[in-house]
Amino acid sequence: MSQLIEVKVPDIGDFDAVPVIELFVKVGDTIAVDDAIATLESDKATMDVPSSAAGVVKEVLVGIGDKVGEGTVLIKIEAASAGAAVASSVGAAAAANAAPAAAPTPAPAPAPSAPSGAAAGGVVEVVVPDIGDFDAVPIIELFVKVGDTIKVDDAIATLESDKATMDVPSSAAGVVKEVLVALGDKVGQGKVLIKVETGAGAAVAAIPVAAAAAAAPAAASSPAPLADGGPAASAPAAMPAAAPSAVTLGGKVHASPSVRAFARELGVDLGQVKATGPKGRILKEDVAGFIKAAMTSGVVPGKTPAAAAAGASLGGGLDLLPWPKVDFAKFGEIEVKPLSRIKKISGQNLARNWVMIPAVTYHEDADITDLEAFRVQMNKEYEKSGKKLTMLAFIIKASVRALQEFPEFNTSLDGDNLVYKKYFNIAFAADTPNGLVVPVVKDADKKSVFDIAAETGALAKKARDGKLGPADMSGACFTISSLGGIGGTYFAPIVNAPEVAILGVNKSVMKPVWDGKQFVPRLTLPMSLTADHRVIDGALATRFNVYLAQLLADFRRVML
Ligand code: CAO
Repeated sequence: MSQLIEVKVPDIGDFDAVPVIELFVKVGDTIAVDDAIATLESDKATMDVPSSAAGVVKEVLVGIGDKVGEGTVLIKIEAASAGAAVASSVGAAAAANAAPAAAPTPAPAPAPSAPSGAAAGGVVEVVVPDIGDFDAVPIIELFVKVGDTIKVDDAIATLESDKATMDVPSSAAGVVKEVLVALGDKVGQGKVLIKVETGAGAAVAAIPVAAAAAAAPAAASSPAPLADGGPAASAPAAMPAAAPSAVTLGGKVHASPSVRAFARELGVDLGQVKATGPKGRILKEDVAGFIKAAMTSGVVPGKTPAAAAAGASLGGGLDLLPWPKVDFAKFGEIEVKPLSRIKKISGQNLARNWVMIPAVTYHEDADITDLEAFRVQMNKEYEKSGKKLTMLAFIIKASVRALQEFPEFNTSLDGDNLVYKKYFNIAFAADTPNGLVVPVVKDADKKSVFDIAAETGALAKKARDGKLGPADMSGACFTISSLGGIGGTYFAPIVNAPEVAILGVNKSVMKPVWDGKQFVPRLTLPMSLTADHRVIDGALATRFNVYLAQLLADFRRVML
């Protein structure tokens, strides 16, 4: 009969709250002894916990971010058969005794040696601390060079075995005088990595590890504390002493603790970073390169470079190529002009809105034959008064009525909330020599069509004169982009976040429309409504469009 075996965190010394940063198994997975179950990470060491049993995973009892310590049950496994390979069913500590090759036993760390007090100054050796059974662990990264000034606890090098990656921090502060190792060198306990010239009175925690361990055997049996702040913290966390063996590391990211910390600080998802280090390892330069590429691509403007680069970690996963760099002069004469300030700002907003809003554009034709006739008639009548009605003003007024009928269009997303606005401020796109600006007609519901026409005219002039202030362009609920004075048929305007919809209109044209008996000429306004699908679905958007078309076809409906 099958039995459930618990795979626990082995003896990892004094640590009792080390976060799980990666989980490699899920319920139903078949795993072998020594397959990696999870990665734990302290500030100084990253350690895989390999399985001590083979079989099918029946339960996963931890999640990413859970803090675990010795004895925490990570998973339960149904052994393939009685007598299946089981290295440990009683916890890693016991397993460490019974099957040291399979269970990772953290190596005794250097004793938190008492600092040798105020050193008189001189050259101090920084050595590899006690890293357990390993004696030939390759150096995969070196962080210091001759002449560098370093502090106690600065990372000197990263060592990596099959199962653990560990930074070796400096036990001394001062100036690096010699670097005695190189990338790829295999090192073990006691190996001198660098020589540091300490100033008189400089903090020195450097006591050869072996000596420290001998002097303090009790302390040497457990890894150094995670907390920073003292010489004790300068001792690296222990490296598991599991014998290296083949481990299935599906989807695992290879990076040293310092690189992981660097990436975390910048909000970069290491899963998105291309590794250039040996054996697919991500180096600090790879993370920096990733950020640089995101910055130069300008893919997600408006975000911080880190957030842009980390689109994936935020769920975006854009993973875009850098912006193409072309030497255009190679192909012919060119002239370079800087973008206007407006273009730069609006470009950033447009790019963000394009990337972040799942927008859909819906088209509808409005029959504005009667409305245009009315507009022309009114303009004749009011000619002497200097008042003028524009189609844009009618569209704004009709849009307000449609927003009242469909309140979802007069909202903004705020996290998980939808903010319904009870006011009706309508923005309109204005084309200016310097670029696009979007002034706002405030409280359009309270204004007559004449007032709105006068205000849009005044705002458009102010825009062209470059005199719009921030107050003229803020507080909008809904935007109208009218290309009617220019032409076009339909287009797909970009939602002006944090609004949830935008209406585009093009030039109205006479079209033959079937009235049931014959084709009749009708002045047809092409409408293009783009809506944020997170708030407005297709049915609602189409209802809004149909309703708006009805209002424009018979403007008396606006009063209802
Ligand atoms: N169909 C047919 N003719 C139209 C029309 C329409 N939908 N809309 C306007 N017109 C006519 C006007 O009646 C006017 O003719 P008259 O001078 O004979 O009355 C002429 O076209 C010019 O109108 P206009 O565009 O100057 O004025 P407007 O009030 O319609 O628009 C404004 C004002 C500021 C919206 C406009 O000048 C503008 O800048 N439009 C561009 C907006 C834009 O760039 N949008 C794209 C944003 S996304 O890239």
